[in-house]
This record gives sequence, structure tokens and C-alpha cells, in this order.
Amino acid sequence: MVHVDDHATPRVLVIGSGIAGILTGIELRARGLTDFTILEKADTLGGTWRDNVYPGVACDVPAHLYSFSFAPNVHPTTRFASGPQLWDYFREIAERYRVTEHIRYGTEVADARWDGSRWTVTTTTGESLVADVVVSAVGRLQQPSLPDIPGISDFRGRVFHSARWDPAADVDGARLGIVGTGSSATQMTVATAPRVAHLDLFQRTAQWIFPMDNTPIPWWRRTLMRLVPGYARRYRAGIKRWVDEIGRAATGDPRAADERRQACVDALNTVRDPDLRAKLTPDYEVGCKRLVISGEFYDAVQRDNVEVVTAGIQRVEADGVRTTDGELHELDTLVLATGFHADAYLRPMTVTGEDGITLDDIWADVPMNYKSVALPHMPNFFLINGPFSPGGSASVLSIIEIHVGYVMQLIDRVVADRVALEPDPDRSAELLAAIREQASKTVWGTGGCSSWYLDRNGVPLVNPILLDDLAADMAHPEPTDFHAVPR
Ligand code: N01
Repeated sequence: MVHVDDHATPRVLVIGSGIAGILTGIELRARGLTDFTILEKADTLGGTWRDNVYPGVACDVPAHLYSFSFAPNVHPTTRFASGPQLWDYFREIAERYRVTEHIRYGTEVADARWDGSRWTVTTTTGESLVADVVVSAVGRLQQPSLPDIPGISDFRGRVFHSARWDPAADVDGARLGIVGTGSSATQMTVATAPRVAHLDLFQRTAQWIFPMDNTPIPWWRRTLMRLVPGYARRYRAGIKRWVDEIGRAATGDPRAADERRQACVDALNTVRDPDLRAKLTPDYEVGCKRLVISGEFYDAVQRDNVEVVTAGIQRVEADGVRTTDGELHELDTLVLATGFHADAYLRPMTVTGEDGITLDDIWADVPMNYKSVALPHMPNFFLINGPFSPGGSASVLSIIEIHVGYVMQLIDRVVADRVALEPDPDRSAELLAAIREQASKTVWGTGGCSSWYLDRNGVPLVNPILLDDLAADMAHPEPTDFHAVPR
């Protein structure tokens, strides 16, 4: 039995003030549901674009697509926006739509507990807050994965994760080491290579690089976007069709996959030195790992002051990194661009739903959920961009818009019918089994690599669905998939 506290409008707690939290706030306000608070553990908003401030940080989804559909970003002067430009955009949007006034900073959620009619959310300082609805907007890539390399604490220089850039680190003229070759490391390599005395890029696995230049947006186009009604939206729609084509390759279209593969091979073949080219050649299929997108990476690693180190890291010593071939790579700064615990979504938070069932119980085998937005046994606890959201190079902005639109319709029903909603466990399991089955047949599951897409059983935690199909599937909630109890 599920009952909602008899409160005129629901009190909503949103966890996280990144892109998903901001959009949730905008949509709640648009519905006149102003009794909500966004709980943010940091002291400012912005999620990914607040946390990632390494040199060269940018979004490799074209800037005009990486903006809310109702508020096209007309300012970028190049195809890809930098991290600081994106942070400015999202902060401006949060101000413009009066979301900022709902954010409580320095408030980290430790626990959420359903008592049969409402949620009690407890912070890490022990404070309790009560809500009828909880929306988790915590993000999938926010817990840094730190490698277990012996001797790291012996290093005399600065060492930190890419998402925790040390503002005191000065790379100009320094000897820099970067561990990893994912999107973060690649962007950092391109930006720092011309500035450092020497760069050692410690590569455990070569990456496929999809070439895309950061071309300027001409002045006339930027003027049209500002002045001509509808132009920015049409331009954005054109970019979306083009990015969808790349997504088609990930979801199994053989023609699109061949074109994508050829583009990556052609880019790799621009590396002149055959030994370096061999080092940079992956031994798995294109698209198995999340594609790195860069038109400049291969130029950067061909510079005289850059070395791609493929010998394994044995340990870190006071002066640098010792590799398994015995060589000591002397360094001033070591950046661990080693990715994130994507499988730790919501954790270390504890969540207890109806009948004492915990998140650990329902996620013991696989992060069970309903369409990445709701959890069985957790009434009125909704997720944005939860596990099994689409992967590949899909714009997370588009995914978030679809999810928030869906969750808002659930909240509309919570308000209109005075109910609490939870997805049917069997239906959730049935839908998730189909997604996992499809995903395991895609290049993410069969491509012969390890990646942050995979769970501990090697099954992709992503949904191989095109965004237009996701939008159609999630246009309206299926009422019979949810249990609702009137209050
Ligand atoms: O992390 P990653 P990331 N010893 O997990 C290596 C998004 N993003 O931060 O491949 C040595 O991709 C690891 O090696 P291996 C985007 O979705 C977007 O770069 O496991 N190496 C790998 O090379 C992206 O996919 C943008 O063998 C170790 C690297 O570290 C996601 O974030 C920009 C190691 C980790 O790569 C994550 O990207 C940046 C060890 N012990 C990021 N442990 C946009 O532009 C790990 N590695 C939108």
C-alpha cells in the first residue's frame, strides 16, 4: 500500500544542480510547483561543467545541440563549446528561469527513506528533510575512478584526478604526465602539449579517434541566430540529424558503422611514424568504447615534446612514474584522467523504499529500473539519466529533456490524482531484460574492449536506442505500468 501525505502541492526534493537538476527546476516552476528544493553538495551549480576545469575541457557534442531546445545557445564562436562557456550558459539559464533561488548548497544527501507516505531525506550532517517526491539528478559520471597505483603518495609533485584539477598546478614549461587516453585525457593532451616542456601520455589501451575539427561559426551565421526567429532552432535541428547519424552506427546500422570506422582509420593513417601509428592502433572495434572525438589529437602526439608511453605503469616514485620496462619518467605533475565509476549511480547514498526494501536489494544483480527514470518499490522516487540511458555520442541534453518531460508527466499525475507512483517490478524487469539483450549484441558488448559502459558482468549499462525512438517511446507514461494508490 502506498499513501501520499495530505499536502496540497507535493514537496519535491531534487538531488543535484547539474544540467538535469536545473531542467527539473525549470519544469517544476513552469507547472507552478514551487515547493521544491535542489540539494547540492558543492558550493555552486553546474555538475560536470563545474567539476571539470582541466586545460582544454570542452564538450564534443556540437555546441548548438548541447543546449536546451527551448533556449538555443547562440553565443558559441566555434563548433564545440569550451567547459567555461558551457558553465556560463547553464548558470545563466538557472538564473533566467529562477532555479537558482531553490538551490541549497553544501547539502549532501546520505540517505532517503520511504515511511509509507513520504520520503525523509537525511543529509551527511544529520539534518532531515521531508518530501512527497524525490528526483535524483545526480549524473552518471561524477565519481572519479582513482587507479590503485603503488607509491602515489610518495610523489613529490602534484597528483590529482582530471575532474579535480588542482588550480595551483602550472603546466607551462612543466613535465606533465597524463594517465589514460579517454576523452578527458585527449582534450587535455591537445591543450597542454604546446605549453609543457614534456608530456608523457600513459596509454593502457589505444583509442579510436573520430576526427571532427573545432571549426569557427562564421559571423553571419551567429548574427542570423540572434536576429532571425527560428534560425537557431533550424540550425540546431540540422546538427541533430548529423549527430544522430553517428548514433545510428552505435545502434547497429552497418552502413553508418562502416563510414564511422573508415573515418577513424583515415584519421589514424595521418600519423606518419609507423611505430607511433602501431602504438595508437586499437585492437578492438570502432565504437566499442565511447568514441573520442578530436581533430587535433594525432597532431598533438606527433610533437617532439610528447611521448606516448605504452609500457605499463609499475609504480609512482618521488620523482615520477616508473614503467615496467624499468624507465623512470620524471614529472612535475601527474594527472589521473582515469574516468569515473559510472556504475556507482546514486551511491554512496542509501535508499530504502516500501517494506524496507533497499536500493542495494534491488540493485544486487543489476541496476534494475523502469526506463531509466523510476525504481520498483521506491514510490515517487524518480531518476533523470539513470542507468541504461542511451550511450554512444548521443547528446546527454536530449536524453535529459526526454527524461524530465516524462518524470513531469508522472508528477502531474501525482498532483492530479493525489497518488504515489511506482513502476511494476515485473514490467520493469521485462523491459530491462529486453534492453540488456539488445545491448549485449551491439558493439559495446561484442567489440572486444573494456569500457565504462559495462557492468561487472561485461553487459552494457546503456540502452541502444536512437534518441528519436526514445522520445517516441517516452512521450507519455503508460498508466498500466505504474501502481498508484489514491490518498
Ligand atoms: O574516462 P574514460 P574519461 N592505469 O573512462 C585509463 C565523457 N566525457 O574521463 O581504456 C592506466 O573514457 C583507461 O584505460 P583503459 C565521455 O562520455 C565527455 O576520459 O581502461 N590507465 C582510459 O584510457 C567519456 O567517455 C567529454 O585501458 C588507466 C582512461 O583511463 C567519459 O566522460 C569530455 C587506469 C579512462 O577513460 C569518460 O571519459 C570528457 C589505470 N589503472 C569526458 N585506469 C565531452 O567532450 C583507467 N585508465 C562530452
